[in-house]
Amino acid sequence: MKLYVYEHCPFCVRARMIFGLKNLPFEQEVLSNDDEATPTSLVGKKVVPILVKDDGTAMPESLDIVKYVDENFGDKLLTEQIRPELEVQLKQIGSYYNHLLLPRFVKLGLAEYNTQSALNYFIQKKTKSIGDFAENLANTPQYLDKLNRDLTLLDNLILAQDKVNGEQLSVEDIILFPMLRNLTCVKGVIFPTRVKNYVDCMAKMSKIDLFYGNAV
Ligand SMILES: N[C@@H](CCC(=O)N[C@@H](CS)C(=O)NCC(=O)O)C(=O)O
Repeated sequence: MKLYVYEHCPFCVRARMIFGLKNLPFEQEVLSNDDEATPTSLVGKKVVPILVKDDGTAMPESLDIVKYVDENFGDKLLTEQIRPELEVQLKQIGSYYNHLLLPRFVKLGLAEYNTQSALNYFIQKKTKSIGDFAENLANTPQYLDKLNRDLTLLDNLILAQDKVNGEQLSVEDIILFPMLRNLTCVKGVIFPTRVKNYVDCMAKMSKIDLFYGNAV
């Protein structure tokens, strides 16, 4: 199977996680951010992740990919329940975290920005949604204050470092970990103990790199 991704894409991390957690081999290709032709030819629109199955058919939508891989290869790992209180917390962090993340992604040397044109494509597109990148970077303290407060609330919802609900790996892990993984590129984030242990453990279990070393 082949998975098309961008390295910064949290939805792609969801799909990558299920392969890592189940120890399944897969081929990964990082598309250039301005490559519209490849995804459009596969699924009719410019989007990643895309899974090309062994029968040659292509599937978009991260959670569909996760479900497909989980249900068709080896023992099923994930339960579907998501605690409403976790959902609320993730929605809250998700409402502003792109202001911290997007201007930093372009400073990490990621493969999807391998040409000037790919880099420009991303900056132009995302400036429309969050505003000027430099201004967002300058506003870091304001977002960081909020984030550090919200992470302390999230800490109470992390019940085990190897399965956030404390009972079994679940879709909660598939949604939560990619968000936290991306936040490791932000210098000055204070990860409370349980959050930190969770991120580190889940990164190992799912074989996904963190950004601590390059944090901006
Ligand atoms: N609902 C989709 C969302 C995927 C998505 O939004 N992917 C973004 C990258 S993070 C994308 O491909 N956007 C188009 C673009 O970057 O031009 C999923 O869960 O897979």
